Amino acid sequence: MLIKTNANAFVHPVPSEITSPAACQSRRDLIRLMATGVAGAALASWAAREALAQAWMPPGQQAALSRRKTSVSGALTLEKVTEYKHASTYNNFYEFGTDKADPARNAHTLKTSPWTVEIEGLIKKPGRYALEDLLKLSAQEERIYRLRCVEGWSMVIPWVGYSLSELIKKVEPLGSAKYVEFVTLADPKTMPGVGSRVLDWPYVEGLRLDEAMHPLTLLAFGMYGEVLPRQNGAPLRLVVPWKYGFKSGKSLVKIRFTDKQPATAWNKAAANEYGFYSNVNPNVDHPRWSQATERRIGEDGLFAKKRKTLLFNGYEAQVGQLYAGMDLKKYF
Ligand SMILES: Nc1nc2c(c(=O)[nH]1)N[C@H]1C(S)=C(S)[C@@H](COP(=O)(O)O)O[C@H]1N2
Ligand SMILES: [Mo]
Repeated sequence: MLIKTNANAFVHPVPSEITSPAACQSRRDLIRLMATGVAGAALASWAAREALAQAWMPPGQQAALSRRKTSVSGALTLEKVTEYKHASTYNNFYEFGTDKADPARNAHTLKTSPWTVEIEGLIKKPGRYALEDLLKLSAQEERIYRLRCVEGWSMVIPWVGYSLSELIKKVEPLGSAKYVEFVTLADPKTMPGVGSRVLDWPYVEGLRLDEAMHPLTLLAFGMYGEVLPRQNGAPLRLVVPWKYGFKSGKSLVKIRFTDKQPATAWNKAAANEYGFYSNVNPNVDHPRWSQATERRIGEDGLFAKKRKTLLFNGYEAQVGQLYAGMDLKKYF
């Protein structure tokens, strides 16, 4: 069944619709175990974990995001989902500090409601859109994507949202629109990092229009069946699974359609290290390190092995065509 999201659901969650992050993982584990025929043995511990998860969920966090399996090819994976506790405590969000633990510590000051997004530039329907209207614009689905950081770590996260293309179609880009610029919040009052000069604020990201229109590019409002935690970019962010994490701008306030390639925050900070395209390319080293392998967050135990990084973060079949004929060493 396809459930349309009701924006009011954020204010009045219906308990029956709530699925805790741990329960999501448990259900997935269970489905996998059933396939291998050992579900009976595992059921007791699964049920216990489910009960624990229910008790653990803080009521304020419980969001009735509608969820269904994705209809987008490439958005499901059998890889083990990263534990919620890692995905929500090991973050890059420089507006709240440069340490991985800083965003979870500091982002509580971010005020996510009311929230509007200015959509402007080379489109027929510019305007200021309320978050509630963006939530309602299309049915949300759960998509499990890898997010890989240029620093060499990756996570597997069940995001909740819809293809950015749904929104783009609604605002009707003009023929002259070639790129999309994404501007994120820069509020010195609530974001301590904005006082530092580590990046040129506001944090800006950019995509070519065809990249932005690709069905894998997600406008995300939630993860693990909940609204996004602040440290993960509440109330809405981008997820571009075949690119490095930094292309996934958090806490978006403006989407601008242009005919020129946008100047992005990381590119401005270090043009030789961070290109506009930022496709995950194991064959092109970062100037300061190899990009051939990655470390999966949550697997840092004694025997954790590094994983080979896949071209386009493993989404080559879906997105390779976007770059046909391009020299990926030059356009990195
Ligand atoms: N506004 C903003 N968005 C941002 C960043 C940032 O510093 N500010 N960091 C980026 C980087 S480098 C990564 S790897 C991802 C991390 O997302 P996660 O913390 O949800 O894993 O967010 C991206 N989006
Ligand atoms: Mo990153």
